[in-house]
Amino acid sequence: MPEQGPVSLLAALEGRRVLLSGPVGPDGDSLGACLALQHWLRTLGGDADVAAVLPQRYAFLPNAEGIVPDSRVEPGYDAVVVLDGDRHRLAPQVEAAFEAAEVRAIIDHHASTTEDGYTHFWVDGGAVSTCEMLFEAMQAAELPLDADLATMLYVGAIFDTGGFRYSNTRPSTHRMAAALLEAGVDHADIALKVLMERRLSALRLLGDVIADATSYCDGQVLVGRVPLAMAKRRKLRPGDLEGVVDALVHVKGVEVGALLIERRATRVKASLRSAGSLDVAALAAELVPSGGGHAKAAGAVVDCTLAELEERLVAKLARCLGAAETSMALASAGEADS
Ligand SMILES: [Mn+2]
Repeated sequence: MPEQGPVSLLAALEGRRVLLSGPVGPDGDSLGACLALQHWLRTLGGDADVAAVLPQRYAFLPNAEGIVPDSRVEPGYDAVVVLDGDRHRLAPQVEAAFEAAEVRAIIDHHASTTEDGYTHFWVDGGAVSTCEMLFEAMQAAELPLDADLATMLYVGAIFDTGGFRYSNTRPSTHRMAAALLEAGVDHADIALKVLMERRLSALRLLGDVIADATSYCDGQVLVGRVPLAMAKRRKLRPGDLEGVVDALVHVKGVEVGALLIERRATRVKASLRSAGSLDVAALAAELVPSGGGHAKAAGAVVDCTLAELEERLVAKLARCLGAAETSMALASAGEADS
């Protein structure tokens, strides 16, 4: 049974060589949380490295320039902390460092994360974001809040709530945002960079995905695809696909939006979003044991072809939704629904 909560974790990190990282393809909550915890440890007189492949959209984050690319992580850390997502989706070099470390910790708010494999476990499946968990612990510890730290935390707060629009947003989220604004964050600039801005070729890729998306199950399922050829044509970079799956689930009548990203010929990443009636974290775990996430936003990496995964996914969804699997060829030909 691992030790629980923030107090024992911070005590365990004291005086150790610490690495902080999230799952591969980190999002705003994971990156914000890694940098915020690094800031906290530095304030306490310690230090930590942060490992990630940094998407360009997050390059503005304070101390982002010090982030170590996953591939350049070397062994020798006494403590590795996984933030915002579990140890099953770490980059290989980070995973090796994690396995070799004495302290193997997690800070997370994914309900699907279990204690197995950790020495220190600080997980709150009901928390809005990992950044909000850190914010509350920092407030309890009376850590001074400056504009840099507030910026890191604000990125997580808006990423995981879609800019305070998702159903997970709470009064506590807005109270935290108020404190961060008082500390001096440039909220409009952060929202633009994190939630809205795209590279031109990423916008064209979004157009490709939407134009080619297939509607199934009487319009309740919309599947978009990013085959390798499309990724190559649009010069796909980390972060370019953020928000794409959301565009799929926000179509009227859609219960589940799925984005299938071909990583190689026999490995596909599925990003799943639910409008609310179906638990996509459970669905992701059914596709592969390492799949999971939140009830309304989840993912899985499956070793099969894109076409095979699409078929399996649609068959499962048809069963869950009690609908016919058949695709709506007419929808793309005539756009019957407008
Ligand atoms: Mn998160």
